[in-house]
Amino acid sequence: MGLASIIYEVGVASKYINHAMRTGDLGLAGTSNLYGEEQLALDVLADEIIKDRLDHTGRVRKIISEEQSEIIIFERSGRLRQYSVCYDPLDGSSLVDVNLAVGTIVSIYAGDDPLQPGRNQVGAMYVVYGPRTTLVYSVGKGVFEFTLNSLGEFTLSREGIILKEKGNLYSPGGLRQEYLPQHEKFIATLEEKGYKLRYSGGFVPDINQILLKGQGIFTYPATTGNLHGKLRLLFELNPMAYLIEQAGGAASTGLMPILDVVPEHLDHRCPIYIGCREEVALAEKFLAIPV
Ligand code: P6P
Repeated sequence: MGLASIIYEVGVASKYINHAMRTGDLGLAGTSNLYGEEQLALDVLADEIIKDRLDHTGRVRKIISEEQSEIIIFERSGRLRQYSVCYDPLDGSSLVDVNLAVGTIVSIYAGDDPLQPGRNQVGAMYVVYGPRTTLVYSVGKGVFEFTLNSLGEFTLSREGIILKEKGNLYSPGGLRQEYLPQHEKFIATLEEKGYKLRYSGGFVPDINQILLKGQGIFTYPATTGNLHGKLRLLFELNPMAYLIEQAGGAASTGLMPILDVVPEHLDHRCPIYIGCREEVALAEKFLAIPV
């Protein structure tokens, strides 16, 4: 019941965020997040809405938000507060003012330690704010999509979502001139095979495309500019890796499964190769080649 109430309340939060995005202030909030990135008013608002709804469940003890600089413990105690949640309230928010899709990403753990390997998640979900507002979740029994209807209800639109063994789409994040040699060879191989490039700059819609089309690979690699990659383990990589593995795909740092990485701090970042098993395995083969 606890997991259901968390997923339900994130769905409620997403309706407020969806409305604010389409009608509200797209300007700067005048504050910065943990990483020194300027926060949009929408970032701060989305974070507040989700925090309040998670507290309202009465089932969450601790939260870590990408927009907060430390772990938040809900003071109102209670033996039912048996979950910890890591979330990115509005990933890709800078895309809103050019009217591109963005998303909310949520990772759920049992107990009061949110700094666990992703393999320990008991659930994960995301919401895509695009032409339609859709909610995708798994609690370990397959992947389901719900779509927000005109009455403000989320109705089941897909169930048992499964990825093919291989596909023909690739989402190549990072700057090409900063690619390391092994990654460059991997990307060149996909292009020689005729893979089609699909990249919006929004992690959530880019992953959602691969999941719902059932094929392809998203990568944001280690680069000469950042050997750890750009995307964050707690808020972005672990929940998406959980969902993609639940759909029969794979998610790797290029050297090991994302879900087996032990988080070292809130800002832990990793390179990522996520999508169909065959492409992820191919990437790992290239990354294993000594430079
Ligand atoms: P780049 C958005 O800022 C984000 O965190 C992810 O949503 C997205 O996948 C990535 O960064 C895009 O990064 O370097 O291509 O702009």
